[in-house]
Amino acid sequence: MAMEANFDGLIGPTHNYGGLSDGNIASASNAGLTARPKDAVIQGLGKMLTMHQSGLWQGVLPPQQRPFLPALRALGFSGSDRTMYEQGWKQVPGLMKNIISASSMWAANAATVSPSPDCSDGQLHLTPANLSTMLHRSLEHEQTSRALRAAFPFAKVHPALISQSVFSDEGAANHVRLCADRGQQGVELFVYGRGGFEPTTDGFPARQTREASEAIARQHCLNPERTVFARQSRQAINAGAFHNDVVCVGALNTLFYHELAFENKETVHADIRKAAAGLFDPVLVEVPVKDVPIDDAIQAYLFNSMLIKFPDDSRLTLIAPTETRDNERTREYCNKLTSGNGPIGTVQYVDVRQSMRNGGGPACLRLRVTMTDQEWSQVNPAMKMDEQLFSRLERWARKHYRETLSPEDLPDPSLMEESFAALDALTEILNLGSDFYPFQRLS
Ligand code: SUG
Repeated sequence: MAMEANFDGLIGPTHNYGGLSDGNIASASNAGLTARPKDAVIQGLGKMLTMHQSGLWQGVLPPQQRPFLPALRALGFSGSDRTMYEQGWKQVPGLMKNIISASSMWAANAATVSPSPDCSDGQLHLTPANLSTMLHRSLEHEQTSRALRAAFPFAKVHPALISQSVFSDEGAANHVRLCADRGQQGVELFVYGRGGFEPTTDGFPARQTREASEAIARQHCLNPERTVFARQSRQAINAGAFHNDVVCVGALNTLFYHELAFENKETVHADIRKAAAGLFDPVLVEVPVKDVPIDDAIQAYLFNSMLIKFPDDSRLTLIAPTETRDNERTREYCNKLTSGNGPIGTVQYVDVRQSMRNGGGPACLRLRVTMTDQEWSQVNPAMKMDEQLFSRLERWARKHYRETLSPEDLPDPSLMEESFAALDALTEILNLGSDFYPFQRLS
């Protein structure tokens, strides 16, 4: 038996609205708002508990050390943590906003995952994403590797690709696995926004290159005949689809996507059908512009949903953000979708508003890892969500997190100290060892 587990990024104590991501409209338009870190982490935990209680495998990935002081040291700051922090804010406030971001919560960008039935060596492969396009996110991959090794000690966790523009990689947000049955060979679809050697174009940045996707497919030992590379449309990127998962989501044999998601959709259809030949018939559900204009799709995050097969259901459930319900076009489309007899039978709405304001919907917050039950039994048990872990984490968050965090609060060094105290306590709860975070290794 094989199932898809969701590993959600636990939202960190420094969650704030930094306006750091060019091309991510929510991040830009909500810059400077007052964030509510305690609400944010509790919203995320609520989503994890619901998934666990629905009979799915659910795990949790720890937040990263923020502020990320090793970056300050590498850039010439020295002295005590407090001194560095204060000097950093005095001298380079722009840098400080990057090293304090809680962006590792968006676990869909943590890594690209290829389940063992797709890999010729029969192993589960993960490549942490280098996230090299955005400074704040480029600081994540080392600690992400550590977290993935702690969660999946049996898996092949590769180093991130070379951190440079030719190999820009944003992980599972640009990757979809289609299959008939989770335990059997599937088709892996990699979506890229540009060729790494192409001259740069105007407009919002394309964060994934074809060369990065190809390198991952190679090192994951994927069968080239069962692998598809598709180009994201420039129109979608310029409308704010900074990752493919803003305009596309897939599960089992179903791909649900916006009409404008791909540069050449006929080629994408043909390539998917060819790669799936003899395995399954792909079901391609295209949402037309006339029903949902691309701007509505992106504002309401219709596609940044989780497409889930609950154990007792025959059809799929779309777990969408409440913003999809609040937008008339997407709400009407969802009503139409579920009243038909297509593959998606239900839409459920989940409140992850704190994360959404930074462009992170329900799908961004989780990394999907398909495993056999034998592999699941080898996952770090302390990182598996259940009622007990939920209560411990909720208590921990209520104790350590601030109610509110505004841009003026960020330079306060006690925020750093509170954050480190929270993370120190967390390493015990998730059984990560007392040297998991850089600040723990120094002292
Ligand atoms: O990389 N936002 C994230 C959102 C990531 C969403 N993930 C997926 N689509 N899978 C990003 O743009 C904004 C942070 C800020 O502005 O404070 C940010 O990093």
